[in-house]
Amino acid sequence: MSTLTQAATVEDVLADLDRDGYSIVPNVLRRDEAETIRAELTAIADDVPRGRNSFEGFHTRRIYALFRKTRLLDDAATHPLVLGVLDAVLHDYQLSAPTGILIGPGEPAQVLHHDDAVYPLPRPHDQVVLTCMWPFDDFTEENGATRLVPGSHRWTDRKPDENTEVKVAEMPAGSVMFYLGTLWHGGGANRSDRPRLGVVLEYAASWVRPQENHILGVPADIVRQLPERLQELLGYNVYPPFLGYVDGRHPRRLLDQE
Ligand SMILES: O=C(O)CCC(=O)C(=O)O
Repeated sequence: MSTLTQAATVEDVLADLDRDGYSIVPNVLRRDEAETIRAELTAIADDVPRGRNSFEGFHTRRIYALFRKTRLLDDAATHPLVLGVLDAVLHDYQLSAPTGILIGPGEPAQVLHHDDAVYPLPRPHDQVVLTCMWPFDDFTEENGATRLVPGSHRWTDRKPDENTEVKVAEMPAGSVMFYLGTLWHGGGANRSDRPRLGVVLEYAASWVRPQENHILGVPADIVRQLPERLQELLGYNVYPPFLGYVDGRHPRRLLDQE
């Protein structure tokens, strides 16, 4: 396993992803930037119910429709390092499941899974999902840091052994962790006395259906104010030649109308 620094390049991340299925780049955001985001998302989470099942987590609050609720993640979603890695792994892509995850004290570990399991694709297959986990607390074994199974992105016919194969992604707030859609992972148990906040910005290839329907989740009046690249990532785009048109035209044309 390599340990990258803040100065990591796209090539460094791609080498980690190829070998381990994940890559951690520490301290991409300054401490104060991470704290500002934590404060805003924690306030938003006050109005969000706890999870409805063990996957969401009965002690966990998940903030969906993130790009309707905050502007503080716009830069993270379009960070040059992130887009450079996405260009190389998925080529043409969109946001799929952007979610704030506050794992509450007392939450047990989430079941290990791989994010592309939502698509009925037999393994092995080309990558269709890449997830970026942005921690806004220091992630520790105690507070529920993401658990990962290094190398499992290549597996075709087996499941991980929870006792021997799992690693804990400890990292400081403001880092970014990339992981491939085929990598087995899950949220950790929170045995601390305060919630653990991480934001997953999950991206998927443009030719699959994104998990969240951003066109309905983020009103057009908000989308109009966003940078064009973020509009595209929220679905205002066409995957050539035809996927995603509206009434025969590029969906961006809808945003041009009042
Ligand atoms: O919160 C985490 O650390 C990971 C959560 C996760 O993998 C998921 O909900 O799909």
